[in-house]
Amino acid sequence: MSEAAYTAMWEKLNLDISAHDGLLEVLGKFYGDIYLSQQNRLTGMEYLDFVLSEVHGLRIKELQDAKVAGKKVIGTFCVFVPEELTLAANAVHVGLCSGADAGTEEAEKLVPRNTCALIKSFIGFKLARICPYTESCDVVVGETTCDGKKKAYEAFSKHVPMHIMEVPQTKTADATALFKSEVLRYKKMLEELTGTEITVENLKKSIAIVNAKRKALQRLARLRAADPAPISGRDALLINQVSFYDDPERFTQSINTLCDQIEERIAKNEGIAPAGTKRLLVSGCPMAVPNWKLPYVMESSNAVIVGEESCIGSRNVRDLVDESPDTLDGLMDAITERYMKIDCACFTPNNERMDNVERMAKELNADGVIHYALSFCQPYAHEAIKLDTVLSEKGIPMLSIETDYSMEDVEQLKTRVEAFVEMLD
Ligand code: BJ8
Repeated sequence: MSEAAYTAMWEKLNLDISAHDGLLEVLGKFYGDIYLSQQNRLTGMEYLDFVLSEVHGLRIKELQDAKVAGKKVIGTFCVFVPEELTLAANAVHVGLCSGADAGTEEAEKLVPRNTCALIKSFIGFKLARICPYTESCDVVVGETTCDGKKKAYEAFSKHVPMHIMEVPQTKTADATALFKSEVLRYKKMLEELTGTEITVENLKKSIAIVNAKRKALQRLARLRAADPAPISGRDALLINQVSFYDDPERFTQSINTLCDQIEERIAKNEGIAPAGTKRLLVSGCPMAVPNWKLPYVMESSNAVIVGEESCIGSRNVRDLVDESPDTLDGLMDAITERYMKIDCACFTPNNERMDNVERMAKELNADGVIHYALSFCQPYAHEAIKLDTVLSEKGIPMLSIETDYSMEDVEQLKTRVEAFVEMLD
């Protein structure tokens, strides 16, 4: 499509064109500096470069075409919203990014200043009218996870049509029953919105599609145990980020092709960094597009990232939905069971997350863990303290970092990360 046609599409979506142009310019420069400057990248990453270069172009055009064909677009901010149900209702499921400072001043009129950058970002993107994904959504699904999000949705729902799912805070049998009732309520909302009944047949098909996507991402995650590391952490993060808004079947195919290339690279003992480069696991809050600051700092500090224990990473792909039930109720139980395994810090207690971090560090041969919490994020800040204790008992070094989306602390972060990597020697 021509530049003029894209501009017309964005105008139709009521974007603020000059603010949006400014965003795309910054994003393009940031991507060039952080991604395109890397040496020894896999050729399969060209697909991701293309997807990102067209993030507000072709993919948005696809969403508009889908809407013209009668499909609905559902936006989400959390991995608790079952994509399987969205797809079964013949709707499009997109994760809304919230990874950059935008419209902060406006956002701070709706939520307190001491709110995490992720929340301010999704509100700011909406108020500044610069996100074509938010503007394409028929419904945005929120969830009662952290206090910051659930209160922010009260204000946000005045600006976008929302459906809020209640996510319990514990994992008791009663909590699981509550979540199942919320999964059923989400199904009902989708059926009413789309006019499509969710059946055993279409649900089984969509479960298989989402499982295949997660299996491709699991395959990628496993391959990163190799030394030399075959792919940079930045590229692996980008793949996980793109998994939230690309067409799921096209995405799965591209990632499996990329994994074939990675296997060839491993067989030749080649990598993105020399063998023996210090290997880091990053763990904590999700890093939404274009939040690449910390990964960039880490990989410019003589280290390579080998895994992301995060919702834009292992927490979203670790578990699959059981495909075997043949009744709708059985499938709804399977979905409930799978989503209740998510080890988000909003749960109490949440000891399984500690075990998962330790297991990942071992399986991926990580030399150390960097815990990442967004400033003002209470759940992950608390768990950073707990994780530090658990990992130090196991002899796994950990560095705890709290930051936001501004670039002001890059040098300071670099000094801390470099000192941590040196200490690993
Ligand atoms: S399942 S991690 S995506 S809630 S950083 S907004 S927790 S104050 S994002 Fe999350 Fe779902 Fe959990 Fe995952 Fe609140 Fe913390 Fe901000 Fe956060």
